[in-house]
This record gives sequence, structure tokens and C-alpha cells, in this order.
Amino acid sequence: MATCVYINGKIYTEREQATVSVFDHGFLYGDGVFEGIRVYEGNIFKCQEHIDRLYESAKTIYLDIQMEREEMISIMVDTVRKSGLRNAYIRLIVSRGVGDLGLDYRLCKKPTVVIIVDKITLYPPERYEKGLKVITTATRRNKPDSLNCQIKSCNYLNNILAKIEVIRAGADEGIMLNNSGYVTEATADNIFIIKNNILITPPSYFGILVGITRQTVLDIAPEQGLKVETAGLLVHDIYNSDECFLTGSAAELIPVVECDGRSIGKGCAGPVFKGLLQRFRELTKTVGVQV
Ligand code: PXG
Repeated sequence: MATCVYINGKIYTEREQATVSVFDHGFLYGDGVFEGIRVYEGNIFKCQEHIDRLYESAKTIYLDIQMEREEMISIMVDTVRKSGLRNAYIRLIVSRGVGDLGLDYRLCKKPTVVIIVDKITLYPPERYEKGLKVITTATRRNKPDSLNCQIKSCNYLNNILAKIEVIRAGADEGIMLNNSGYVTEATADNIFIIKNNILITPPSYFGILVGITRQTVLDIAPEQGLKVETAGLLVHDIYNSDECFLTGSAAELIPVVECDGRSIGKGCAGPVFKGLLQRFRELTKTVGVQV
């Protein structure tokens, strides 16, 4: 029971043997797309949604995966089974593949498909009560007309630069703004606020990765008696929100209790957040593909 890695038709159980070529354009240029998916008690959560996003990202970058979505899901299920893990993290990567040096995508004849199934390290449970302290980063989210943030590409330098700022500032996470100064998202999570019982998150065209956890929260919010809006947010709105939280496959839903030295709400996880997290965790075991 441990790490299992699928690479182009073979499954490896030794980390050292799971390697790809240095001539892979994923390594040389960050030319590829990926997904981060969770397995909860043998359920691949929102499996179809992740696969659909992967294929959409690939389509936009002219990457032909050369495999049907159903086959990809079936390989993923096999790799999870082989790992023996009931709770796991799946990292699915499709790169342009091996080719000579040069940006020409035609140099790569066959994409490299990698599926890593591994254990996941999570925030400690008390973080879901005490929350995160965040800063706004000087690094702006890249402009969607240069590289659309909806493409979950293997090139994460923009977010990594922001994350470096966060670490160097001693904060837990960072909020990235777009070039107009509007809030986009955190370095690997989407952001929500609650103000007067309205749940608000920035729209996709502000330059965000359209998160699957984000969509799940938007879907369950009305059941919890919340009104939902996608609207532009400024840092002022974050500072003065009743509650604020981040969402992502790794973090699930996690509260933000301080931003740029301003305490948010009561300074700990709020009641709306708690209701949403509870409902979300129920869904993680039921919505998806069973291994
Ligand atoms: N924004 C960005 C920039 C992300 O990278 C999210 C939002 C949340 O999306 P989901 O669909 O997960 O709700 C992400 C997600 C990793 C890893 O291996 C990255 C993500 C998720 C899981 C693992 O670094 N990013």
C-alpha cells in the first residue's frame, strides 16, 4: 500500500523507477496540463468533472491526448486500486511528450500520460477552526489574455512566485489580484466571502482557475439558505467580510481569519463556513467514481 505511478502504459511502485525523459516538453517548457484529484474512502471525488477540465485545458493548448476520457478514467481507477490506498491524492499529468529541443509542438509525436497516486498531507484539523492568515501578494495573477487561467497548465511560475512571497512574509496563504486590482484567487485555491448571508466569489473572467471545489460550494450554498453571487471583489471587501474562506481539492474548504493584518469576522471559523464544510464532506464520499 503506497505510491503508484502510471506512465504511458506501465505502472511503477518504486518512486525511483517512475521517471520521464529530460527531453519531455513538459520538463523543458512546462508544456502540458494537469489535475489534482482526491480519493475519499475509495471514491474518486468529482472524477468526471476533473477529466472534463483536463481535456478542455488540453484542447485549448492544441494537445491531443490520444485517449478517450473513459479509458483515462479506467486507467486512473486501476492505478488507485493497485496503490491499495482508500484515501489518496491523484496527480494526473499530460505533457506534450518527448521531442527534440525547440518550441515546435510537432516535434512531440506522443503525449506523456502520468498518473501519480499518493498519500496526501493535509492541513492539521485545528486549522479548519482557527483558520489561515493571508496577505495580498505583489505578484499579480497573470492576464487571461496572455495565458488563460482556466488552463490548468504545468506552468505554475506565476503562482509559485506569489507563494514564495507568502512564505517569506511568514503568512499561511496569499491572495492574488488581477491587473485591475480585483481579487482573483489564492495561489492554489479559490476564494469566497460571505456578507449579509450572500456568498460571493469572483467570476471566471477576472482570471481564475475555475475550481471544482468552488463549483461544488456554489451548488450546495442555496441548500444552506445562502444567496449566491459571482462578482468583483476588492481587498476592502475581504477585510470587511463576515466570513472568508478558500476552496481547493487539497484544502477542501478552509477559513481565512486575517488578511493583511486585518481580522476577519470573529477571527475564527464562522457558522456559514462550518455548515458548508460539513455538507461538502458528506458529498466527498458519494459524488464520483467508486474504485
Ligand atoms: N486555483 C488554482 C490556481 C489552483 O491551482 C484551485 C484554484 C482549486 O481548484 P480545485 O479544482 O482543486 O477546486 C487550484 C487547484 C497540486 C494541486 O498538486 C493543485 C491544485 C489542487 C490540488 C493539487 O499542486 N490546484
